[in-house]
Amino acid sequence: MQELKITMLGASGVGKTTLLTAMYEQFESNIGKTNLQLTPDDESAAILQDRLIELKSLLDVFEARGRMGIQGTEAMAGPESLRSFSFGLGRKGEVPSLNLRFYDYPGGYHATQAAKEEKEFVKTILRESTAVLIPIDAPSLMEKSGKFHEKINRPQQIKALFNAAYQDLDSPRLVIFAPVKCEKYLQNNKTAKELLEKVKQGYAPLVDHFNSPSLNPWVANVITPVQTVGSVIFSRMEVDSVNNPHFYFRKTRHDARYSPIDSEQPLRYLLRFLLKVHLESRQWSFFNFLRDWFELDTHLKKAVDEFARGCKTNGSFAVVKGEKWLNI
Ligand SMILES: Nc1nc2c(ncn2[C@@H]2O[C@H](COP(=O)(O)OP(=O)(O)OP(=O)(O)O)[C@@H](O)[C@H]2O)c(=O)[nH]1
Ligand SMILES: [Mg+2]
Repeated sequence: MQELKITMLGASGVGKTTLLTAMYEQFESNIGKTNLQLTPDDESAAILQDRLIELKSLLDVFEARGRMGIQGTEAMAGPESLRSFSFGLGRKGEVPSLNLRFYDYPGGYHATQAAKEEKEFVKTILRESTAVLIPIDAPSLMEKSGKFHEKINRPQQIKALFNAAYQDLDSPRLVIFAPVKCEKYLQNNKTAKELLEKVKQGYAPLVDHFNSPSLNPWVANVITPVQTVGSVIFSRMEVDSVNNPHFYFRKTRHDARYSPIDSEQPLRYLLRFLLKVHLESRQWSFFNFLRDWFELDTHLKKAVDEFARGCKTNGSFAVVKGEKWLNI
Protein backbone atom coordinates (compact mmCIF):
# COMPACT_ATOMS: atom_id res chain seq x y z
CA MET A 1 0.00 0.00 0.00
CA GLN A 2 1.16 3.53 -0.73
CA GLU A 3 2.22 5.47 2.29
CA LEU A 4 2.35 9.07 3.33
CA LYS A 5 4.31 10.35 6.31
CA ILE A 6 3.26 12.98 8.79
CA THR A 7 5.45 14.13 11.62
CA MET A 8 4.54 15.69 14.93
CA LEU A 9 7.11 18.39 15.64
CA GLY A 10 7.73 20.23 18.88
CA ALA A 11 9.70 20.52 22.10
CA SER A 12 9.15 18.10 24.95
CA GLY A 13 5.87 18.60 26.80
CA VAL A 14 4.11 20.83 24.26
CA GLY A 15 1.52 18.13 23.63
CA LYS A 16 2.48 16.04 20.57
CA THR A 17 1.32 12.72 21.97
CA THR A 18 -1.82 14.23 23.47
CA LEU A 19 -2.74 15.80 20.14
CA LEU A 20 -2.21 12.54 18.29
CA THR A 21 -4.34 10.74 20.86
CA ALA A 22 -7.15 13.27 20.51
CA MET A 23 -6.96 12.93 16.74
CA TYR A 24 -7.19 9.18 17.02
CA GLU A 25 -10.21 9.47 19.28
CA GLN A 26 -12.05 11.87 17.02
CA PHE A 27 -11.28 10.06 13.79
CA GLU A 28 -13.77 7.47 14.92
CA SER A 29 -16.60 9.81 15.79
CA ASN A 30 -16.07 12.50 13.18
CA ILE A 31 -14.74 10.95 10.05
CA GLY A 32 -17.22 8.19 10.77
CA LYS A 33 -20.01 10.47 9.58
CA THR A 34 -18.46 10.70 6.14
CA ASN A 35 -17.92 8.10 3.49
CA LEU A 36 -14.30 7.76 4.59
CA GLN A 37 -12.80 5.31 6.99
CA LEU A 38 -9.60 5.60 8.95
CA THR A 39 -8.43 2.38 10.53
CA PRO A 40 -5.42 2.20 12.85
CA ASP A 41 -3.26 -0.90 12.67
CA ASP A 42 -3.58 -3.12 15.75
CA GLU A 43 -0.42 -1.97 17.46
CA SER A 44 -1.11 1.74 16.93
CA ALA A 45 -4.66 1.29 18.19
CA ALA A 46 -3.43 -0.53 21.30
CA ILE A 47 -0.91 2.15 22.22
CA LEU A 48 -3.20 5.09 21.50
CA GLN A 49 -5.99 3.40 23.39
CA ASP A 50 -3.68 3.17 26.42
CA ARG A 51 -2.83 6.88 26.09
CA LEU A 52 -6.51 7.63 25.85
CA ILE A 53 -7.31 5.70 29.02
CA GLU A 54 -4.45 7.51 30.72
CA LEU A 55 -5.77 10.89 29.56
CA LYS A 56 -9.31 10.12 30.65
CA SER A 57 -8.28 8.84 34.05
CA LEU A 58 -6.04 11.84 34.54
CA LEU A 59 -9.13 13.93 34.24
CA ASP A 60 -10.53 12.12 37.28
CA VAL A 61 -7.50 12.74 39.48
CA PHE A 62 -7.00 16.14 37.95
CA GLU A 63 -8.86 18.27 40.45
CA ALA A 64 -6.61 17.32 43.30
CA ARG A 65 -3.45 18.32 41.44
CA GLY A 66 -4.54 21.07 39.09
CA ARG A 67 -2.45 19.58 36.30
CA MET A 68 -2.30 16.49 34.26
CA GLY A 69 0.63 14.32 33.49
CA ILE A 70 0.96 11.64 30.88
CA GLN A 71 4.28 9.97 30.23
CA GLY A 72 6.75 11.64 27.92
CA THR A 73 7.49 9.70 24.75
CA GLU A 74 10.55 7.44 24.97
CA ALA A 75 12.45 5.15 22.67
CA MET A 76 14.38 2.68 24.76
CA ALA A 77 16.72 1.52 22.02
CA GLY A 78 17.32 4.81 20.19
CA PRO A 79 15.50 6.54 17.35
CA GLU A 80 15.33 3.47 15.14
CA SER A 81 13.21 1.70 17.73
CA LEU A 82 10.74 4.57 17.88
CA ARG A 83 7.15 3.67 17.17
CA SER A 84 5.13 5.30 14.49
CA PHE A 85 1.36 5.19 14.23
CA SER A 86 -0.23 3.90 11.14
CA PHE A 87 -3.78 4.48 9.86
CA GLY A 88 -5.28 3.02 6.73
CA LEU A 89 -7.44 5.53 4.87
CA GLY A 90 -10.02 4.59 2.30
CA ARG A 91 -13.65 4.38 1.46
CA LYS A 92 -16.00 3.08 4.11
CA GLY A 93 -16.40 -0.66 4.00
CA GLU A 94 -13.48 -1.12 1.59
CA VAL A 95 -9.92 -2.19 2.11
CA PRO A 96 -7.91 0.98 2.93
CA SER A 97 -6.03 2.25 -0.08
CA LEU A 98 -3.58 4.70 1.49
CA ASN A 99 -1.55 4.50 4.65
CA LEU A 100 -1.01 7.56 6.84
CA ARG A 101 2.01 7.10 9.07
CA PHE A 102 2.40 9.51 11.98
CA TYR A 103 5.77 9.94 13.63
CA ASP A 104 5.74 11.00 17.27
CA TYR A 105 9.23 11.30 18.70
CA PRO A 106 10.46 12.61 22.09
CA GLY A 107 10.78 16.41 21.93
CA GLY A 108 14.23 16.04 23.53
CA TYR A 109 15.53 14.86 20.15
CA HIS A 110 16.10 18.38 18.97
CA ALA A 111 17.19 19.90 22.27
CA THR A 112 20.70 21.35 22.31
CA GLN A 113 22.09 18.38 24.25
CA ALA A 114 20.48 15.73 22.02
CA ALA A 115 22.67 13.07 20.42
CA LYS A 116 23.65 13.53 16.79
CA GLU A 117 21.67 10.49 15.64
CA GLU A 118 18.57 11.86 17.38
CA LYS A 119 18.84 15.21 15.63
CA GLU A 120 19.48 13.48 12.32
CA PHE A 121 16.44 11.32 12.85
CA VAL A 122 14.13 14.33 13.25
CA LYS A 123 15.66 16.05 10.26
CA THR A 124 15.14 12.99 8.07
CA ILE A 125 11.51 12.39 8.98
CA LEU A 126 10.81 16.09 8.62
CA ARG A 127 12.22 15.99 5.12
CA GLU A 128 10.32 12.87 4.14
CA SER A 129 6.97 13.96 5.55
CA THR A 130 4.22 15.37 3.37
CA ALA A 131 2.79 17.24 6.33
CA VAL A 132 4.13 18.48 9.64
CA LEU A 133 1.97 19.06 12.67
CA ILE A 134 3.38 21.50 15.22
CA PRO A 135 1.47 21.59 18.52
CA ILE A 136 1.91 24.95 20.21
CA ASP A 137 1.52 25.43 23.94
CA ALA A 138 -1.00 28.28 23.87
CA PRO A 139 -0.67 29.55 27.47
CA SER A 140 3.08 30.17 26.96
CA LEU A 141 2.21 32.27 23.95
CA MET A 142 -0.70 34.14 25.53
CA GLU A 143 0.07 34.63 29.21
CA LYS A 144 2.53 37.16 30.69
CA SER A 145 2.97 38.74 27.25
CA GLY A 146 4.33 35.52 25.80
CA LYS A 147 7.38 35.64 28.05
CA PHE A 148 7.73 31.82 28.11
CA HIS A 149 6.98 31.14 24.47
CA GLU A 150 10.65 30.75 23.50
CA LYS A 151 11.41 28.56 26.45
CA ILE A 152 8.46 26.19 26.07
CA ASN A 153 7.70 26.12 22.35
CA ARG A 154 11.26 26.55 21.09
CA PRO A 155 10.31 28.28 17.83
CA GLN A 156 13.95 28.97 16.98
CA GLN A 157 14.84 25.28 17.25
CA ILE A 158 11.92 24.47 15.00
CA LYS A 159 13.06 27.03 12.49
CA ALA A 160 16.58 25.59 12.52
CA LEU A 161 15.13 22.15 11.81
CA PHE A 162 13.18 23.39 8.81
CA ASN A 163 16.26 25.22 7.66
CA ALA A 164 18.18 21.97 7.58
CA ALA A 165 15.40 19.73 6.32
CA TYR A 166 13.73 21.87 3.66
CA GLN A 167 16.60 22.33 1.24
CA ASP A 168 16.12 22.04 -2.50
CA LEU A 169 12.43 21.31 -2.11
CA ASP A 170 10.79 20.62 -5.43
CA SER A 171 7.26 19.65 -4.47
CA PRO A 172 4.64 21.03 -2.05
CA ARG A 173 4.52 20.47 1.70
CA LEU A 174 1.94 21.32 4.34
CA VAL A 175 2.93 22.80 7.71
CA ILE A 176 0.20 22.95 10.33
CA PHE A 177 0.46 25.06 13.47
CA ALA A 178 -1.89 23.56 16.04
CA PRO A 179 -2.26 25.63 19.21
CA VAL A 180 -3.24 23.26 22.03
CA LYS A 181 -4.21 23.80 25.70
CA CYS A 182 -6.10 26.68 24.10
CA GLU A 183 -9.61 26.09 25.51
CA LYS A 184 -9.53 29.34 27.49
CA TYR A 185 -8.84 31.50 24.45
CA LEU A 186 -11.50 30.01 22.23
CA GLN A 187 -14.38 31.00 24.47
CA ASN A 188 -14.94 34.25 22.58
CA ASN A 189 -14.05 35.77 19.25
CA LYS A 190 -11.82 38.50 20.63
CA THR A 191 -9.40 36.16 22.39
CA ALA A 192 -9.61 33.71 19.49
CA LYS A 193 -8.36 36.45 17.15
CA GLU A 194 -5.71 37.37 19.67
CA LEU A 195 -4.49 33.76 19.71
CA LEU A 196 -4.30 33.82 15.92
CA GLU A 197 -2.21 37.00 15.97
CA LYS A 198 0.08 35.66 18.68
CA VAL A 199 0.74 32.49 16.70
CA LYS A 200 1.63 34.57 13.65
CA GLN A 201 3.92 36.80 15.74
CA GLY A 202 5.48 33.94 17.66
CA TYR A 203 6.42 32.11 14.47
CA ALA A 204 7.10 35.11 12.23
CA PRO A 205 10.77 34.17 11.65
CA LEU A 206 9.73 30.69 10.53
CA VAL A 207 7.01 32.04 8.23
CA ASP A 208 9.56 34.51 6.82
CA HIS A 209 11.77 31.55 6.09
CA PHE A 210 8.87 29.84 4.29
CA ASN A 211 8.48 33.03 2.28
CA SER A 212 12.06 32.91 1.04
CA PRO A 213 12.33 32.51 -2.77
CA SER A 214 13.27 28.83 -2.69
CA LEU A 215 10.52 27.73 -0.30
CA ASN A 216 7.76 30.18 -1.12
CA PRO A 217 6.41 28.20 -4.09
CA TRP A 218 6.16 25.00 -2.10
CA VAL A 219 5.12 25.58 1.49
CA ALA A 220 1.49 25.82 2.56
CA ASN A 221 0.99 26.87 6.14
CA VAL A 222 -2.21 26.85 8.19
CA ILE A 223 -3.29 27.40 11.78
CA THR A 224 -5.74 24.94 13.31
CA PRO A 225 -6.29 25.22 17.07
CA VAL A 226 -7.22 21.92 18.66
CA GLN A 227 -8.86 21.59 22.06
CA THR A 228 -7.21 18.29 22.86
CA VAL A 229 -9.05 17.79 26.14
CA GLY A 230 -12.00 20.12 25.72
CA SER A 231 -13.14 20.14 29.32
CA VAL A 232 -10.03 21.53 30.98
CA ILE A 233 -9.09 25.19 30.77
CA PHE A 234 -6.04 27.16 31.73
CA SER A 235 -6.47 28.91 35.07
CA ARG A 236 -3.13 30.39 36.16
CA MET A 237 0.63 30.30 35.82
CA GLU A 238 3.19 30.37 38.61
CA VAL A 239 6.84 31.09 38.09
CA ASP A 240 9.22 29.36 40.51
CA SER A 241 12.50 30.63 41.98
CA VAL A 242 14.54 29.43 38.99
CA ASN A 243 12.18 31.15 36.57
CA ASN A 244 10.40 28.00 35.36
CA PRO A 245 6.71 28.46 34.63
CA HIS A 246 4.14 26.06 36.06
CA PHE A 247 0.74 25.99 34.43
CA TYR A 248 -2.45 25.19 36.29
CA PHE A 249 -5.66 24.16 34.63
CA ARG A 250 -9.17 23.57 35.88
CA LYS A 251 -12.06 21.45 34.77
CA THR A 252 -14.96 23.35 33.29
CA ARG A 253 -17.26 21.32 35.53
CA HIS A 254 -16.70 18.96 38.38
CA ASP A 255 -18.06 16.07 36.35
CA ALA A 256 -16.59 17.23 33.01
CA ARG A 257 -15.53 14.46 30.65
CA TYR A 258 -12.81 14.16 28.07
CA SER A 259 -14.28 15.88 25.03
CA PRO A 260 -11.75 17.05 22.44
CA ILE A 261 -12.90 19.64 19.92
CA ASP A 262 -11.67 20.14 16.34
CA SER A 263 -9.04 17.43 16.50
CA GLU A 264 -10.04 16.25 13.04
CA GLN A 265 -9.31 19.68 11.50
CA PRO A 266 -5.63 19.00 10.76
CA LEU A 267 -6.71 15.90 8.84
CA ARG A 268 -9.29 17.88 6.89
CA TYR A 269 -6.56 20.31 5.87
CA LEU A 270 -4.23 17.49 4.95
CA LEU A 271 -6.80 15.86 2.69
CA ARG A 272 -7.68 19.21 1.17
CA PHE A 273 -4.01 19.70 0.37
CA LEU A 274 -3.67 16.22 -1.14
CA LEU A 275 -6.73 16.72 -3.27
CA LYS A 276 -5.43 20.05 -4.56
CA VAL A 277 -1.99 18.65 -5.28
CA HIS A 278 -3.70 15.90 -7.23
CA LEU A 279 -5.90 18.33 -9.15
CA GLU A 280 -2.80 20.25 -10.24
CA SER A 281 -1.86 17.03 -12.00
CA ARG A 282 1.80 17.82 -12.25
CA GLN A 283 4.25 14.96 -12.09
CA TRP A 284 6.02 15.08 -8.77
CA SER A 285 7.46 11.69 -7.94
CA PHE A 286 6.91 12.51 -4.27
CA PHE A 287 3.16 12.48 -4.95
CA ASN A 288 2.97 9.66 -7.48
CA PHE A 289 0.79 7.64 -5.15
CA LEU A 290 -2.02 10.20 -5.39
CA ARG A 291 -2.78 9.41 -8.98
CA ASP A 292 -3.57 5.80 -8.21
CA TRP A 293 -5.31 6.67 -5.01
CA PHE A 294 -7.78 9.14 -6.46
CA GLU A 295 -8.12 8.13 -10.08
CA LEU A 296 -8.98 4.53 -9.48
CA ASP A 297 -11.82 5.47 -7.19
CA THR A 298 -14.02 8.45 -8.00
CA HIS A 299 -16.24 7.78 -4.99
CA LEU A 300 -13.23 8.10 -2.74
CA LYS A 301 -12.29 11.36 -4.40
CA LYS A 302 -15.78 12.68 -3.79
CA ALA A 303 -15.69 11.60 -0.15
CA VAL A 304 -12.34 13.33 0.34
CA ASP A 305 -13.71 16.45 -1.32
CA GLU A 306 -16.70 16.55 1.03
CA PHE A 307 -14.56 16.00 4.09
CA ALA A 308 -12.03 18.63 2.98
CA ARG A 309 -14.77 21.24 2.56
CA GLY A 310 -15.31 21.06 6.30
CA CYS A 311 -12.05 22.93 7.02
CA LYS A 312 -12.75 25.78 9.40
CA THR A 313 -11.45 29.25 8.54
CA ASN A 314 -13.04 31.38 11.24
CA GLY A 315 -11.87 32.41 14.74
CA SER A 316 -8.27 31.27 15.23
CA PHE A 317 -8.31 29.11 12.09
CA ALA A 318 -6.44 30.57 9.15
CA VAL A 319 -4.44 29.86 6.05
CA VAL A 320 -1.18 31.73 6.62
CA LYS A 321 0.40 31.09 3.26
CA GLY A 322 0.21 28.88 0.20
CA GLU A 323 -3.51 29.34 -0.35
CA LYS A 324 -3.05 28.04 -3.87
CA TRP A 325 -2.30 24.58 -2.46
CA LEU A 326 -5.60 24.55 -0.63
CA ASN A 327 -8.09 26.10 -3.02
CA ILE A 328 -10.30 23.30 -4.21
N1 LIG B 1 -4.52 20.93 30.30
C1 LIG B 1 -3.99 20.37 29.22
N2 LIG B 1 -2.89 19.66 29.35
C2 LIG B 1 -2.38 19.09 28.26
C3 LIG B 1 -2.96 19.24 26.97
N3 LIG B 1 -2.21 18.60 26.07
C4 LIG B 1 -1.19 18.07 26.77
N4 LIG B 1 -1.30 18.35 28.08
C5 LIG B 1 -0.37 17.94 29.12
O1 LIG B 1 0.94 18.36 28.77
C6 LIG B 1 1.88 17.36 29.08
C7 LIG B 1 2.72 17.01 27.89
O2 LIG B 1 1.93 16.44 26.88
P1 LIG B 1 2.52 15.33 25.87
O3 LIG B 1 1.44 15.08 24.90
O4 LIG B 1 3.09 14.19 26.60
O5 LIG B 1 3.70 16.16 25.23
P2 LIG B 1 4.79 15.67 24.15
O6 LIG B 1 4.98 16.81 23.23
O7 LIG B 1 4.37 14.37 23.56
O8 LIG B 1 6.10 15.49 25.03
P3 LIG B 1 7.36 14.52 24.77
O9 LIG B 1 6.84 13.17 24.47
O10 LIG B 1 8.16 14.61 26.02
O11 LIG B 1 8.12 15.13 23.61
C8 LIG B 1 1.10 16.16 29.57
O12 LIG B 1 1.22 16.11 30.95
C9 LIG B 1 -0.31 16.43 29.15
O13 LIG B 1 -1.23 15.88 30.05
C10 LIG B 1 -4.15 20.02 26.89
O14 LIG B 1 -4.73 20.23 25.82
N5 LIG B 1 -4.62 20.56 28.04
MG1 LIG C 1 5.18 12.54 23.51
